[in-house]
Amino acid sequence: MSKRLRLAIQSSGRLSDSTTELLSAIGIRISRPDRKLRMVSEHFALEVLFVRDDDIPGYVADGVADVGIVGENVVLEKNPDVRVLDRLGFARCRLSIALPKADPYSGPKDLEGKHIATSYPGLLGRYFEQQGVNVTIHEISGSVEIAPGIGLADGICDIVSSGSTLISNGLKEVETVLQSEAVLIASQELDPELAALLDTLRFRIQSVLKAGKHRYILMNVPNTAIERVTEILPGMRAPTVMPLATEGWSSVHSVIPENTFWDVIDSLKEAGAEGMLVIPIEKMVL
Ligand code: PRT
Ligand code: ZN
Repeated sequence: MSKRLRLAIQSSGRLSDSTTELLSAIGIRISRPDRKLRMVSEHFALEVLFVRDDDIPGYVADGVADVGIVGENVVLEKNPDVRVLDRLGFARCRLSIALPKADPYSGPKDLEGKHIATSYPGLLGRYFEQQGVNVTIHEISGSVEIAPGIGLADGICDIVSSGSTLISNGLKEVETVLQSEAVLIASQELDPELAALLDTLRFRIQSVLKAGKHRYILMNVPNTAIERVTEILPGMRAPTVMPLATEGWSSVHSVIPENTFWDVIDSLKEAGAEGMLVIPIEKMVL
């Protein structure tokens, strides 16, 4: 019997919706009618394990799972023997140190001798070691942000995304320890059959991620401006140029990265392009 790649994902939480969406975009549909802990994919030789996010790095390190999707913050905190393969672009957040709003702060040295509460003692300990600053770290498992208010610690180190939790607890962010997002991790060693399945999985994931970072653009361009427009377009190859029914005009198609999008659009307009249409791309297979 041919092998299946075992993938561990978060069973429910902040990672689960985006993970399910990503898998669905690569043709792996997840249905858990009775909230089963395991599921076998019909369209890919894959078995999905639904677990708590904290357990994912350990399962992958121990070979209970071959691959996993989990926050990089959790991987680095646990520091397991796994390979971090790809950043997946969702569950973006940062691990930050925060102090009561009114406390003066000019740099990490101001934290010398302070008590900091966190669920990330490993990452925070390494950070202060690098900084050469001595602090006392209190490990607590939840509601870290209330620690200063109840006199448990001078400051905290916790995950921040919008920052509103800190503000509503009278805290200010003073240092970023880590920028994090969901990552694909894998066991150090996989047999050739599983390694080949992992390559296929990664190729499909990359085609979805690349597509999300690009847009397809169509525009009408006077023939006299085609050379200039072509220079502006940072597409994968030369743009597609097709004559329009109106004499002297062409339709130009190209793919542009999302991060340069507005600059490119402005330059194209200046160069004489009209009637621009911008379309999301579902997958990009290069
Ligand atoms: O039950 P299980 O153990 O599986 O899940 P969990 O409760 O431990 O984790 P979960 O689902 O809350 O988060 C999973 C992962 O999502 C984290 O490990 C991060 O990689 C990522 N992530 C992204 C976040 C946030 N954004 C986030 N905002 N994890 C937690 N938060 C919390 C943070 O702890 C704080 O309480 O949200 C609050 C801050 O949010 P803002 O928007 O107010 O700044
Ligand atoms: Zn967790």
